[in-house]
Amino acid sequence: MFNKDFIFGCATASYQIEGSVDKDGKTESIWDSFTKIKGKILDSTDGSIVCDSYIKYKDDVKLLHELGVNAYRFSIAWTRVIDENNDPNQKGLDYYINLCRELIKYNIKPVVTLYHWDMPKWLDDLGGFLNDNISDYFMHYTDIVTKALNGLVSDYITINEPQCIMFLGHRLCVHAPGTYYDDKDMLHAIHNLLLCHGKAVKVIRKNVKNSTVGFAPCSRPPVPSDRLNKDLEKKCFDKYFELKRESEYPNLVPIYSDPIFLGDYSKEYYEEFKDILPNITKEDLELISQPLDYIYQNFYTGNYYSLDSNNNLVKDEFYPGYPEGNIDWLQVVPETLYYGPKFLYERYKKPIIISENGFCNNDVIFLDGKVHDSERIDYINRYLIELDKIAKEIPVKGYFYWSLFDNFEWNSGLRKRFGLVYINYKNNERIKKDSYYEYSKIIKKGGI
Ligand code: GBH
Repeated sequence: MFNKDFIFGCATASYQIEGSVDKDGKTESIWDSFTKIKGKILDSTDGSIVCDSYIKYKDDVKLLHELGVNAYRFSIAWTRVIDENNDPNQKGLDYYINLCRELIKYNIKPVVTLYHWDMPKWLDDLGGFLNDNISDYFMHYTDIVTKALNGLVSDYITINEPQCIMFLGHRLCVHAPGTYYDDKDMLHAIHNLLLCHGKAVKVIRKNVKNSTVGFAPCSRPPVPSDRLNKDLEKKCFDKYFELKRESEYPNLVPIYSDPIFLGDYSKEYYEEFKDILPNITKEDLELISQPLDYIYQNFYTGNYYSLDSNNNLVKDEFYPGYPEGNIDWLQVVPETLYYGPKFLYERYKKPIIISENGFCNNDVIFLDGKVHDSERIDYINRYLIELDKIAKEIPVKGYFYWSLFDNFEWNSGLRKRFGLVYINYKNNERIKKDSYYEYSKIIKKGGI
């Protein structure tokens, strides 16, 4: 059982659920244009309709209310609230104001993500994260949003999954905008992204009374295959925070979280990248490392590790047929929600909130008209059991299930379903899955 004030929520993101991509003065985002390029999206779908949340937000809130969550994490589309002259668009702001009012009516706390990947196209055309003014644009956007939502929202997350922005968007180029960054540009862009975060935190603290602020990276922690072996656990911890140039470093934890929580990049960072360091000033680091309230983190899966006969850490391969979701990267590793929070807390010493955790299932509507997603139910239970264990050792403040409903799963399109609510894309019908009722029961009980 979790504490009485534990946050049980659900998460979504603007481009993945809203639809109405050119209504009320919304400008084009990098995802609007990326999805138009042939071959980029697995099933050639896009976010132009999806859950129709721009229109049906009151129905969304009803679903949340019946589910019983006390918080809802959603993101704001920069393109709705700022126009191409960098001026505010009141109609776009009104949508989020109305959504927040509706949530508050039902006692659901709005938790706002400022950037969940849908950058205005015109800003990307100006260089995106490589533009040294990007953090001033982001600061301006944050100023407009926090003023418009003043009195309605006090909880903000600046940026969702910087790793995906950089690695998927600018290295593998399978996400928007899909422009390749070499190592030098990559570090420069990461530094600018951290400055976006830092300047936004400053604005939020200035504009919002009693604000809570965080940053929401994702990670795939190394998980000891033997829970009793402390040496193995220590080596998994070290592995989690290792920073090597030859690894998929834009995906790693310390390159973002060290400057934010520890005030500087690590020693390894300066050594590994000494020939291509961006310009890092003392003022930058001060901006980036302003105190935050929580460590938010998106956790879906992890990797098991063992020790070989020489006591060296080795990764266990997942055997063929290992339990996994209906998407290639999502193996069922429940201990992720034990060791992930534990390791983060040990290094960064702040209360933890799981900003996303969820399961992709090959959901179908059964003959009885219902969606029986027992695998998702099993996943949620297994993961929450682990979270409950670690919550007895360190401060864990909340959990957001990804996602309220099936939605646009980026380059995987509409075929990959993570929702507690099924969306029938033929007629936009919403069907509560079995897992919706299960999560609701868990919330009512206050745990597993
Ligand atoms: C999150 O990203 C997003 O925030 C959300 O928008 C999305 O819909 C949701 O999760 C479900 O995908 O190194 O093997 O893990 C997904 C997390 C992390 C998944 C990076 C793919 C790369 C492969 N992603 N991961 S792996």
